[in-house]
Amino acid sequence: MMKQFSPPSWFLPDSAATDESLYFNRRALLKAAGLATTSLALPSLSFAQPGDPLASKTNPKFQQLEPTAEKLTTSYNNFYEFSTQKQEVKELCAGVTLPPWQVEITGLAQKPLTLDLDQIKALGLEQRVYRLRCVEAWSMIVPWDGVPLAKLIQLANPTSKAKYVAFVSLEDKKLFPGQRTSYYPWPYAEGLTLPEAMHELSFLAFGCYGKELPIQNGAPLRLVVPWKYGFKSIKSIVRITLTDHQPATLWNQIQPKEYGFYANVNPAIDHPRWSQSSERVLGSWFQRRPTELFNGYPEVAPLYRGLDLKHNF
Ligand SMILES: Nc1nc2c(c(=O)[nH]1)N[C@H]1C(S)=C(S)[C@@H](COP(=O)(O)O)O[C@H]1N2
Ligand SMILES: [Mo]
Repeated sequence: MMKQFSPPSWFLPDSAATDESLYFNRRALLKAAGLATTSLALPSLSFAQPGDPLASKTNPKFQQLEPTAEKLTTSYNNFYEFSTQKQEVKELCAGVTLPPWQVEITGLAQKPLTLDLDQIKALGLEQRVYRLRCVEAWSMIVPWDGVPLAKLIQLANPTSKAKYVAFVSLEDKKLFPGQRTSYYPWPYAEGLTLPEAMHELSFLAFGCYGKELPIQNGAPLRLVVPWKYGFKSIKSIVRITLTDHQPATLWNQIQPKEYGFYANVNPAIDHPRWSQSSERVLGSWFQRRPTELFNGYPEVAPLYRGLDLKHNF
């Protein structure tokens, strides 16, 4: 079996300690590292592998849609760290091992935090079926397993100066072939206003279809903002920063006229190079559906009261 998320060679998990020779090696390792030999406690790192079962509670509020076939949503991926070719991303991810992972929540917070994946998961995993609409005018429906983003942000306790939330993906040229080209301003970065981030719909996914995320879908954790174009739903997040100014985002930096900061799905505002009035439904090559304002999530409209959506696209 392919081992992904496998621990670095210096780390011996507890299960290995049943073997006596390993047990002593481990103590020797700890001693060599200058760590207390009386305590065998090691930092808790999550070694869940992509595809491992992920227990989450069905959230009945978000179960109305029929998911797209898993085979499709896990093999047609925009993940420029690997490739700009959607059909080859999965293959490029196949042999990849991600490093041990933590997420830093920093910036304008009373309680900045660095958390292990398990600590975030412990906030309560639920499954929600959401629409995902790419700015390229195709769409799909995915059952995500994760935690509401608001729960994590609340833990950090934003100060009254915090107005925006910035997200950054892992930067690692060894891991991500796409980052060896300097065409894009790596690492991938995205942002939301604080009220958007605190909205009930904003979600941090650790899995999809009841299993740990495949790497191509943004393992080990990614943002899901279903009323915005897919590029806002940043993958493989390592840092979340509370800030007082609108953060720079990757697509907005490259093409500000084509990719706005808000990027709310809107059939009335065309992309400069193509119409956004309808979308291709993934899984049915000929089926198109009319694009819905906010991707069919009208409950977010109050977030934009008094805002000119044409200007703030
Ligand atoms: N780090 C990172 N996140 C990313 C992207 C990317 O290239 N890199 N692509 C975005 C785009 S354009 C889309 S449509 C979605 C696709 O998510 P999916 O592969 O799970 O369908 O991820 C978004 N998140
Ligand atoms: Mo996209």
